[in-house]
Amino acid sequence: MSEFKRTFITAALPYANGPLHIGHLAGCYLPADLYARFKRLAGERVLFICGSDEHGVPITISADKEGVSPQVIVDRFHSLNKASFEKLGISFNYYARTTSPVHRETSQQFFLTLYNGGFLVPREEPQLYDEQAKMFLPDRYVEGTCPVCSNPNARGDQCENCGTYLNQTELIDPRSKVTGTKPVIRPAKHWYFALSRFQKQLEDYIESHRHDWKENVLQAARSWLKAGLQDRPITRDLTWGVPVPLEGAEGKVLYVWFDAPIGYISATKEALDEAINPSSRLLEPDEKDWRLWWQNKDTQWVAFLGKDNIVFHTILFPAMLLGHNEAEKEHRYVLPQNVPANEWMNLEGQKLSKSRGWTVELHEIIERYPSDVIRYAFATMLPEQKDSDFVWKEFQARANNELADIFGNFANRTLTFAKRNFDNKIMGNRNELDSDGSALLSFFGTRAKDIQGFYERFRLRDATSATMDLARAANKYFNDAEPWKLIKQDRDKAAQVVRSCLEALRALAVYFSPITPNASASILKTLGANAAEENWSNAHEPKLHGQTEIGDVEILFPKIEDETMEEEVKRLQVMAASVESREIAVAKANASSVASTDGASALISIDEFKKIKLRTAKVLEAERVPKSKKLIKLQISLGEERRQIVAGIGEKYTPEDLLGKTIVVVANLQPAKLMGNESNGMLLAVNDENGVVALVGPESTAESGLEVR
Ligand code: B3M
Ligand code: ZN
Repeated sequence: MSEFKRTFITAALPYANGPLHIGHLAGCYLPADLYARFKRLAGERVLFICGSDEHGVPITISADKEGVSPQVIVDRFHSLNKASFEKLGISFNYYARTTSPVHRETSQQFFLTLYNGGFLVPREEPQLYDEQAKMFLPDRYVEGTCPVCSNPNARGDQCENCGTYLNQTELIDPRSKVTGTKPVIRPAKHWYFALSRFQKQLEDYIESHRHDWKENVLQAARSWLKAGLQDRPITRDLTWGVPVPLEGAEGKVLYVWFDAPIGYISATKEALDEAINPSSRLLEPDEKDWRLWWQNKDTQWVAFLGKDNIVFHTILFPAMLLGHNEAEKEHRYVLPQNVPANEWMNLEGQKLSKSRGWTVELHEIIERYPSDVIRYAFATMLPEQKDSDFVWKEFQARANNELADIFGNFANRTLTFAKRNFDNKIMGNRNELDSDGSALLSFFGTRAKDIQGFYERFRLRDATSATMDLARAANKYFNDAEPWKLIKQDRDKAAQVVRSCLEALRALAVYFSPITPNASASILKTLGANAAEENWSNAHEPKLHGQTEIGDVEILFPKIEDETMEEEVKRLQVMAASVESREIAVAKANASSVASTDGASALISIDEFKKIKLRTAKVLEAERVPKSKKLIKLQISLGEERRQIVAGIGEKYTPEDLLGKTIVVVANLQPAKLMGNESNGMLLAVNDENGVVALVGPESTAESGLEVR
């Protein structure tokens, strides 16, 4: 048992700007749910909350792209994601939205407390401004090269590649996401959070957890602290968000990473309000005070989240809470007691990528497989210590060879045998087990303590496989006891064996219930067991009532066919290929918009033609873009200059065909990205309706870099 009286569990609030995928499930939401369900089963008081993060530039960019208001986007994806979580059995006590009135008020109040405490100070600093769009470019509205790792596509607030949290003016070669132009620098007034004042306190906080936090989490937090904390602007020039509650701050909203974590607090308030969340009536009366979950030293807060959110939960938000605690000493917030963030989950050997179509979305997978199967299979593949790889074949193996063949099989053979031979009833009394059956149950009791330890230390993969080992032991007992022989020789002994199996099955249903809640509930129902009497530490004690009618036996885990897995892989490839064709089309369209200045007149002037810089180029290196049929990545020389271009010629040419060739390229084309590869220029080729027929090149040898006109 932990030293705390209750556990408050949060899962990062996903942006409501798109569907969630399996990476989110494995990185954050399934581990959070396994833990929450385990804790409840262990008899602890739990509040588990989440919700949609509905502010911030990721949302407004999606809205801009579709030409709709941000409200349309967040309504759509809030419902979709909430429904996916429900179907997957993620047992939030409440799923909030950060556009709610309670959240607006809570965030503004939090801001004002920090402001009045002197932790938020206005400053005028240079910001990036898009002159064409006439707007400042907060966060993801600007991209550029990361000053730390040189990733050319770092965003204005964070580099996804190396995780560095950036100030937008640090970006090298910034470009506006709105117009593609190079922004200018203009001063703007913003409120800065005095993060630097918390350096020492945060160092102490992080080091106080050096023995109970995961290594990846400690490392991320330490590297931030090591770089030295700087004050950060926490307001933005945007209209979508929580308005800054100060005079003179019109047209400004709170930075999304300022308001989103406060969303945990506002979600708690809503979760406990019966008018908003009727199920909160199930809580004890004293648990309905939100401060009990936030400002009570007997409460531990465990924050689940993905890798890229670590610093916000171990540094930025803790500092905001510490500041609040200093400003309002009579109400002191707790800091996260643990932040068990996972690493990434890849998909069939490649990085998951929504933009490249290499993804499996939750609202889709849940339509194709039972939620228990998804939960079990993913629980065995969580990226807890390092990145993991989701492979459909392995999904099938986990579902069939483990879940169905071990746990499912034990349930099925036990129930079928009992019904067939003992008149559909549970025989005898709860203490009439044979000695090996008793031994099996006490082994369960011992192992349950070890598994509890795995859960407590967030080793959920280990917890899952150790739970499956219990089902293995139960099958072994069944095999060794041979009830099908015994029934012919000694019916009383056979009855004891069957009763032992039924008790073992009941116990297994309890142990599996954090992982496969539906199957577990169905087994308990079939056995006429009272789920309310069950908990983690008493599950191994025999409890079934004699003479209880055994309910219908259903197949708990249907097997997954080979063809189904082949279809899944095929589906991925088709999706990725269609994204690829679309990218090629877009790149060509961009090229043609440079070439044609005015769509109305077919003829162009010589000056217009001269705008296109055609050059000879020599192919120095060529390789296929992985997983692409069409794309070849070329390193070319344009005289002095070396460049990379990506061309859709892979169905006609092999990389070897191209080496050493002299080709003609459009040298002043806007750079484009094809399947994640930068292309700086376009080669010319002759095309018919089926695609590329031949490359264009000089008829006799020519140096590279020469003008073509
Ligand atoms: N919405 C980032 C994300 O969805 C962000 C998390 C907020 S948690 C307070 O990855
Ligand atoms: Zn970087």
